[in-house]
Amino acid sequence: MQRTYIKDLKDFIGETISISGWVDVRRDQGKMIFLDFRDMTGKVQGVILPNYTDTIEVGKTLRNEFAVKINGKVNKRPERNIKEGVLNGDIELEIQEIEVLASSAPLPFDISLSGYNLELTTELDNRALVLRQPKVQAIFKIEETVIDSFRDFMKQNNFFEFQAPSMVPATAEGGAEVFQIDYFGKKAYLSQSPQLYKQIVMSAFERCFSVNKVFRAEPSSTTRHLTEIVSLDAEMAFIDSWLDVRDLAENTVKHILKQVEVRNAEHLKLLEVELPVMIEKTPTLSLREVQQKIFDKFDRDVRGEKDTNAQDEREICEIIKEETGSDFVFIYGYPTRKKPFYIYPNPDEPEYNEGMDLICRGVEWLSGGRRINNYDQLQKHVELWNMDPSKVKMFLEAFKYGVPPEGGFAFGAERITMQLLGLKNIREACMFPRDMNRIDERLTDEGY
Ligand code: AMO
Repeated sequence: MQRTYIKDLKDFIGETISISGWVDVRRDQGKMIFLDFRDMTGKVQGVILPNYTDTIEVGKTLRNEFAVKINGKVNKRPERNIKEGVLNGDIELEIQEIEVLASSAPLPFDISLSGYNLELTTELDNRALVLRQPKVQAIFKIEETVIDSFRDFMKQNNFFEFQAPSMVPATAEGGAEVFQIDYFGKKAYLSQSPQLYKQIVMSAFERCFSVNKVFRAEPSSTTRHLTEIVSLDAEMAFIDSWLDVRDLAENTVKHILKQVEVRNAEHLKLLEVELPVMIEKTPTLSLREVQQKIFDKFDRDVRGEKDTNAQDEREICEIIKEETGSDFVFIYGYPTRKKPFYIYPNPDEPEYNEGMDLICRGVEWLSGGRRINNYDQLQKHVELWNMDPSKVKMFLEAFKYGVPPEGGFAFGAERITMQLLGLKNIREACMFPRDMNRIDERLTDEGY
């Protein structure tokens, strides 16, 4: 008999069908056995009635996570047993035959607690098993929408998708957070960002984007940093100012929020999540304005600091939420020398740049801004930032030949998913998180 997916069973009331899936729960009740089954489309309850004597014997051998094929009749449930608002809450499968496709070892713990109620270390130590849980799957289905909708939006706006290299001769973002590799006896690195490549591709294709793995040798264990992330990058030429980049970032995030709301309504309900609010025009403040606001509201003086820290980000979000209702705020105008070499210094005030970050609910979501597009200025920055020009020759070369004003941005899929869902730890938004304490197996005894 052809397989029917569990979500479609309601269309087969009174008919005999076949489903394939896993035993989610078994409950013995007198002479009957109740079994919940799960496939990739949902769950359904089945019952083996005492007159199916052979089937009852098979039923007695079943445990959670046995993979089975079931033949049975779809019945309407008696009125008093209907579960409103639940998929298949009004039907029940009268089980006739059970074929065991694969048995399961006894489970090490109750996996139905996964997705919030287990220690994160337990979840990650048992990833393969925990991934079977609908709540955990809901997180990754939402992340899939984040990535898909980023891609859709870029394509709708004529951005060209390219694949950036993962092994690179020079570090784009500077700093010590880079994995060095032995490349046939020469030094190379795992890419921290497709930054230099997206700018090269932009110089030829005008608008480009990439969905790439990038690597950050983060030497500390925080709740919002991983060492391997999915970076969603965009870059575009012929901008009038950095505000065009801000608007593109804002519209991209709006599109993602809308798509998650529409495509993942069921998952959001399961996870009991309310999406952050993005108002018509996201408030946009310079770093100095942010610091002044924090001083005025909390009497905490961070004026003159070169960047925001976690507390500043929490506090400015609180202020902006109160003032405007927005969960998002753009911050721009960082000290030029504190940021990567490629960011465009404000011509009226060159010690501050036209780089920006988007902060939401106290955490950075995205970075970007206008870039230096003048060859001589770029070369000067490469020197000032103590970089080896021979290692970025291909990048510099692109700017010799007429590159218009341009800019772009990037964000991490895991960071966005974590923030969209209000997860406490970014590791919950990454199927196989890598950090200094774990690469599938634990490297240290530290928890999270
Ligand atoms: P930046 O280094 O700020 O900018 O990174 C961009 C975005 O990537 C995410 N992110 C991370 N997520 C999890 N763990 C990490 N260790 C981590 N590091 C970064 C965040 C962050 O906002 N080339 C520039 C972007 C640009 O200017 O276009 C860059 O990489 O969401």
